Amino acid sequence: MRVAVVGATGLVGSVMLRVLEERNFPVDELIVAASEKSVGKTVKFKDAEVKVCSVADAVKQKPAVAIFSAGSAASKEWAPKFAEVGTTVIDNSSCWRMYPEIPLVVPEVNAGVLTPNHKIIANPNCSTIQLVVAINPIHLKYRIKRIVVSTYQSVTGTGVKAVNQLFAERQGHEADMAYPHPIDLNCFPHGGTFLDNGYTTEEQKLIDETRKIIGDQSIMVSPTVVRIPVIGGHSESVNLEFESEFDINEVNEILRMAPGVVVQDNPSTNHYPMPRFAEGKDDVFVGRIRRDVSQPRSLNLWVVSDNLRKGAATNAIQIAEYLNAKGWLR
Ligand code: 11C
Repeated sequence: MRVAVVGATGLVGSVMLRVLEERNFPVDELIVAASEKSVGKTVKFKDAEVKVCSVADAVKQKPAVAIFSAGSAASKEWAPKFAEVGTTVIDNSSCWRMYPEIPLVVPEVNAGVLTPNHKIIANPNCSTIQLVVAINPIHLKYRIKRIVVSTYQSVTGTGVKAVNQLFAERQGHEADMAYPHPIDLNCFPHGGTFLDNGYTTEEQKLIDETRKIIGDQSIMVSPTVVRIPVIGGHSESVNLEFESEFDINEVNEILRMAPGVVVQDNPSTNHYPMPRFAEGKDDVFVGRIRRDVSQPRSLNLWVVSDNLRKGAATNAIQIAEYLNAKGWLR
C-alpha cells in the first residue's frame, strides 16, 4: 500500500513513522511530506532514508491513505485535495473534528461510525482520546451524567519548542519561550488559547469531542486543563457521576476487560499510573479507582497515557488498520 505521512518531521509525525514500523502496517511505499522548508531532508523508515517531498507532490502520487499531523491550516488546504484523488485522510489536527459529516474516531469506542465513503476522518485531541477509552466502557453499563476532569498535560502536547523551553530552563539556559511563563518548577491552568466563555480551546475540545465520540450530547463535562513540566504523557483526574448506582468491583472488572486499558491500581505497593511509565506505550493506564465519598453514584479515576502515541500517532494508525481490515484503503 502507498502510505503518506504529512508533517512527518514534527514531534507527532516522527512518532507516526515509528508506530507504522512497529505495528508492521503494510507500507509498500512510504511518501513523506512536509512544509517547503523540510523538502529534500530525509527521514528514517525501516532502515531506509526516505526523502521528504512537498505536499503537492504527495497528492500527485495518490496514496491509499494520508496520515496528517501538520497543523490545522495544512489540513484545511490539503486534506480535500487528497480526498479528491481518492486518498483517505486521517487528520490529527483540530480542523475537521467538529464538522457533523466528518467522523471523529477512537477505534475502541466508535469505529462503527466509519464507512468506505468517508475520505476525511478526524483523529481527536490527545486528552480526549485517553479520557473516552477509559470511561466509555463504564458509561455503557451505568450511563454517565457528568464528568469533571482536570488534566496534567505534558509539554510534548505543545510541540518541540515547548520541550526545548523546559530543558533550557532546567539547564539554566536562555529559553525560546513556547509559553507565556516558565514551565520548569511551575504549572499553569492554560492549554491552547482563551475563549470568550472563560474556558480554553483545550478545555472546549474536551467538552465537544467527548460528546461527539461517545455519541451523547447530554453528557455534561466540566474541564480544567493544566500544563505541567512533564514529557512522558498526559494525566487526568476524572470524576464521573452516573445515572444509576454502580458496583465498584464491577467497575474494576469492566476496566480490566476494556480494550486499550491497563489497570494499575494497588495502593499498598504505591502502584498507580504515571507518565514516566506510560511513555512510549500504546495503552491508557487507569488507577486510583474509588468511590467519590462526597455524593452517591460518583466515581474517581486517575488516567494516564502517552499523548504522542495513543493520544495521536497510535490512534491514527489504529484507524488506518481498521479501514485496511475492512478493505477500504486502495
Ligand atoms: C496539548 N492536546 O497537549 C494538545 C495538543 O488539538 O490536537 C494537541 C492539540 C490538538 O496541548
